Amino acid sequence: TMLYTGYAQAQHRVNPDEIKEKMQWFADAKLGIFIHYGIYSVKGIDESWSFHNKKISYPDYMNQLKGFTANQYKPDELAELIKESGARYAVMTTKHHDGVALWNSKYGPLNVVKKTPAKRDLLKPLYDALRARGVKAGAYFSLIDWSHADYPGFLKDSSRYQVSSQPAKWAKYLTFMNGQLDELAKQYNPDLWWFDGDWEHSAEEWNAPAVRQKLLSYNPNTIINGRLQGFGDYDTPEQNFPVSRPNYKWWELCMTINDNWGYQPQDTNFKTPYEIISIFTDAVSYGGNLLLDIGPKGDGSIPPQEVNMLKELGAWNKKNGEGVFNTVAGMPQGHYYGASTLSKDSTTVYLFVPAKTSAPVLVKGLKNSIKKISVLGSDTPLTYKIVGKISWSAVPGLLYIPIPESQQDKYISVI
Ligand code: FHN
Repeated sequence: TMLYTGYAQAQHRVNPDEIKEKMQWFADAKLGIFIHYGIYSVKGIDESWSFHNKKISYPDYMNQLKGFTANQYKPDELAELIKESGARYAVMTTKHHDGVALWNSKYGPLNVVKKTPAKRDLLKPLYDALRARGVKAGAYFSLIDWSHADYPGFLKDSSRYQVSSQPAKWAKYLTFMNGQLDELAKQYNPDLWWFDGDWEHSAEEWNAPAVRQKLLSYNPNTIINGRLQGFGDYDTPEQNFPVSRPNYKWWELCMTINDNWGYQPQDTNFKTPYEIISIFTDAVSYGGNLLLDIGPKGDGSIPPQEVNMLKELGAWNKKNGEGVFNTVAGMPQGHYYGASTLSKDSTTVYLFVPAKTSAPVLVKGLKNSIKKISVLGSDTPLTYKIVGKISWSAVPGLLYIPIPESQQDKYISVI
């Protein structure tokens, strides 16, 4: 292939046939919303990385605890916005690499209930609000904890040690980490676990199969992302362009709306709705999901540009969602110059056509005869022309479909 893809694919150690049933809602969901919320949004700096990379001292970073009020954090409104976007699941950072838990963990003192003026569990009300709206609740959890004294690499260069040289210390860390996972499983029963940071240790060091087993023992239907050194259920390419299909059955592209995961006031490089929808439909056309990230401000309010984006996306999905949700990957390339999907029963093909397309859309080599062609959101059937029809068969050969501008979507039409 000539297609550039910078994404290193995970080694999968789970047999896809064994998880097929529980993966169905995920395969149908197509859109999730990622939420990076933590004390880093107080100053609006890099989540965790800012102190790890010594852009700010550790004490100054942790000083943000004092400013973390969450007094504009409104889980019901947030869940409503997520629902409105058309997303069917949301993934909330329960703890980033900085080690600050968003729930009242009894493992260690570092959580927003004990250490910040917010003084409350931020997870429970959000998960309840999501579930009340039929949106699945996912837990992002950083395996890495750069605040824990037993974790190797608390600060970038100091406190690093080889796990093999200090097994007892590492075992203490794993006990702590697993204790937190037990708490999350028992208190919130996540529909999906979104691990991060597995790259710092091997599957053996993380004891990854045991972690997987443990989570499944709490809830056999829970879904685990691939960042557990391969002991997860789906692949997780990140900010990977052009969108390409990983060689694993289930996958999800995670992506920021601007250039950062958490809230950063100077970052105004927001993608446009057209860009987001084109990336979204590309992912879906290759059989994947999009996990689109928002970064609430320190007080918990959502930046207006992100609110707008989710609303635009929601309006588009409302009109065009039939071509996206519950579909399967589209036609192989060569049939059509763009993204496409198929209905599960293969009787309908959905073509995604950018706005203001004036030349007729061309579809090549369909094997089926055509019943009807129309634009989602309009009842008027489109006229079309078949070129090269073979007299003794119903195969259309080349199919040209002019799309009147009056029927076109302002971003991407679905034919
Ligand atoms: O280091 C993190 C980063 O801060 C962010 O949370 C992203 C989201 O996928 N994950 C990590 C890098 O892969």
